[in-house]
Amino acid sequence: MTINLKFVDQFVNVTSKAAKAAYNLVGKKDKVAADKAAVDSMRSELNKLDIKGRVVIGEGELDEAPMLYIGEKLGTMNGPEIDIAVDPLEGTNLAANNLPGSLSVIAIAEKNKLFNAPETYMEKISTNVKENGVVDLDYSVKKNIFNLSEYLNKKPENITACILDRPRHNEIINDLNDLKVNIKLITDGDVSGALLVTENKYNVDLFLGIGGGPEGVLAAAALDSYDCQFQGRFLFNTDEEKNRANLMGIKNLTKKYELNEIVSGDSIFCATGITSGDLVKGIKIDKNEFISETLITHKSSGLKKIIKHRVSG
Ligand code: VTB
Repeated sequence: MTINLKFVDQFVNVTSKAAKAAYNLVGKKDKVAADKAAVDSMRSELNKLDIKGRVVIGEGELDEAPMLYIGEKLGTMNGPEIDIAVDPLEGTNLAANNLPGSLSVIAIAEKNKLFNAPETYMEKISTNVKENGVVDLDYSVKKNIFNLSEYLNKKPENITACILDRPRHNEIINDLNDLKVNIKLITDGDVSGALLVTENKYNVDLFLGIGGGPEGVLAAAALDSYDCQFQGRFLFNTDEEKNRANLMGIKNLTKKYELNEIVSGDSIFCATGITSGDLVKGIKIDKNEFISETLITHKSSGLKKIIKHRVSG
């Protein structure tokens, strides 16, 4: 089964409207309000679509409603059964502080083809390399950089690696620095970070480090359309996280997941800019209309592009 191309426009509309809703709260220093605006818009727009949708990556669990919670059913229930991953406001700090790179993101896949990921951290790596064994989560930073350097025929000092700016990454950052790699530090928004390897224009060869697990699954959906590599390993630190993982059916808590174990079959990914960033531009106002920019991918049709959309209402 594939997901009909007609749904692409419908999901672009969903993330564009959510981005517009959050945009009204950009720079207002209230990340909860901005997130809620995006969530409410996304829920109401998804419920208008002729789909039998189920949230597999959401913003919490049932008791944390009104967030879009894992297990929530969405759509008119007249249409294909699909799994939905949402991050209505990726980069809440970025939007609240009017900093670059906040996005509204959704990924959908055929039923049971999208990993049901818990809200924990994930160790991640992505590259635009088709072959296995060039970069790997289990390799040292040095081995990954040397392998990539050979594969790309670029000296390490001409390789750029993107990583979240966090104290937990000090060792990785020091290793990259010792190898003279160009480091692109991002303060938030690692869905975008992971996707900067997809095209030469972004000038990023490798994304690595620990970020949110749900963000990892979302990025994997887009990376699948670009035939890029992604590996992720959930990090379960507390007993509560471990129990939740068990309840979600995750048996091996230290497993390294390959991209096709996270997402398989057909998928659609949409990321609309709220504030302008590396991936897409933010919402613009033109003659009382809102113009959004969205990165879309649709695996089965090979569609991968950035489109502009006029958001009404
Ligand atoms: C990342 C990033 C998010 O959380 O996943 C990050 O993509 C990881 O968590 O935008 P910490 O902030 O705790 O390091 C965000 O920054 C916020 O959800």
